[in-house]
Amino acid sequence: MFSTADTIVAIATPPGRGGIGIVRLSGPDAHAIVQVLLSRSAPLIPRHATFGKICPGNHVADHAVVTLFPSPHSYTGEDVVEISAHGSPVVLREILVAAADAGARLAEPGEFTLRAFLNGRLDLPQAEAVADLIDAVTPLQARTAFDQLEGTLTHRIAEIDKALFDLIARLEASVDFPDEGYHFIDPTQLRDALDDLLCATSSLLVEGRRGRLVRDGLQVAIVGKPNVGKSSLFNALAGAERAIVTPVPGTTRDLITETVDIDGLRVTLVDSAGIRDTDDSIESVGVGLAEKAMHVADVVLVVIDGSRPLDGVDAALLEKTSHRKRLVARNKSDLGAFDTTPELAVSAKTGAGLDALRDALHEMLAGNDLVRDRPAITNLRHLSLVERADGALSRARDAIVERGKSVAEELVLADLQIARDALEEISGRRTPDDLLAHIFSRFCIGK
Ligand SMILES: Nc1nc2c(ncn2[C@@H]2O[C@H](COP(=O)(O)OP(=O)(O)OP(=O)(O)O)[C@@H](O)[C@H]2O)c(=O)[nH]1
Ligand SMILES: [Mg+2]
Repeated sequence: MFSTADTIVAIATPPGRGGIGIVRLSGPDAHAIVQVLLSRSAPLIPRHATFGKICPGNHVADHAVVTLFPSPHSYTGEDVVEISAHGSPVVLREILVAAADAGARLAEPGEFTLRAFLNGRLDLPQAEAVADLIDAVTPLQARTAFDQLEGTLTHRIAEIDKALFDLIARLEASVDFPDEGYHFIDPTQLRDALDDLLCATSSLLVEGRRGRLVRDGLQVAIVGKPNVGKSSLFNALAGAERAIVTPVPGTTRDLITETVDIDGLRVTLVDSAGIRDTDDSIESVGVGLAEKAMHVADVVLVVIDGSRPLDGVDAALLEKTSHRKRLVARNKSDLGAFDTTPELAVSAKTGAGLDALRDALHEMLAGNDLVRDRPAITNLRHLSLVERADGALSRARDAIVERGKSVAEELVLADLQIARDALEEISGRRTPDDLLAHIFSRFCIGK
């Protein structure tokens, strides 16, 4: 499914203009192809920055600094050459085409990292961490992804796998000497060993729930009557003038989203149309969208105009959201409070109360789980496989507790093997090709 025999090329820097742009090649012909581009016969010195002129055809396209990382000490484990040119999309494209003309194939998304994985430079969680690191929105997400890249999860899984391997070996030996029955490990030892393993898997599961929060973040829908200041509050929390604000009720019609960092948590804020009965057909579509956004959000932030008395529309909205995870912000506190309830009095205009609102959001999203300790596991794929392993280990343990020596070793072995397969699917030692294709397709091209 994945050819690794050829040489791939891609622009590794993001699309657009910049000071520097990098074209990267990997594969057996990378070195030779770059020599053609440079019209150079002398070999490049490994890991030395070499200045040269890129000459596709018979003209000079750009000056560039070229670095060769010979196999196996490179990102992919193959010969890699990085060409740093000026960050012009036109020049970079020209270099890309010239490399393709000289024999390279345009890389698929994630193909460099895929090769790093296939060549054993990274295991699967580490490769997935590369994508998470690139996608990180908050510093906490970035640090958590970096830990995974450094091998924190790899290490924890390997420890469980090693203990499991040892148990399986002893049980298999017992099966080979059937007269003895549990000859190489007695049921009490086996139960203790399973308890230790379950302790390790369940602590991963607990961390995983927090990890999901760190990695994927949560949605907060900002809802309320027209003109209470939802868009103003959205802009204030986003730190940017994203949504249009006017004194005219019914300004916002669409859903507007922005991802923000709330004390380390990745939060997607959704601004929406003011909720009211309206004859305006566009606005009523907006109101429908607002109600949908409210439905799917993890937390609903109901905004009311704290400088005026509550009316029926406010009351209906408060009633409707009362069973949800919800915060009520009393906006326009700078105008003087009509309602004297002090909680979450805010002013989108002056910024008063916004820190308290952020704290309240964080508390409501993360609960008492402090997100300060970085969780080792964040990815749903890993989490569901640990769940599978944990389930199989519990089954084996329960059978032994209930029936002691009368449980056939084969039965216990089957569950231990299920647990082990799940762990190997995390590390990538036993991962089907279509799943690999899926995992790597979420990478950007050039990574
Ligand atoms: N004094 C004061 N005015 C505010 C505050 N927040 C918003 N406003 C004003 O209230 C008006 C409505 O603000 P928006 O943010 O557009 O309100 P909205 O809830 O998004 O309104 P719709 O999109 O129409 O539903 C604008 O004139 C804002 O300048 C505040 O904290 N204090
Ligand atoms: Mg608005």
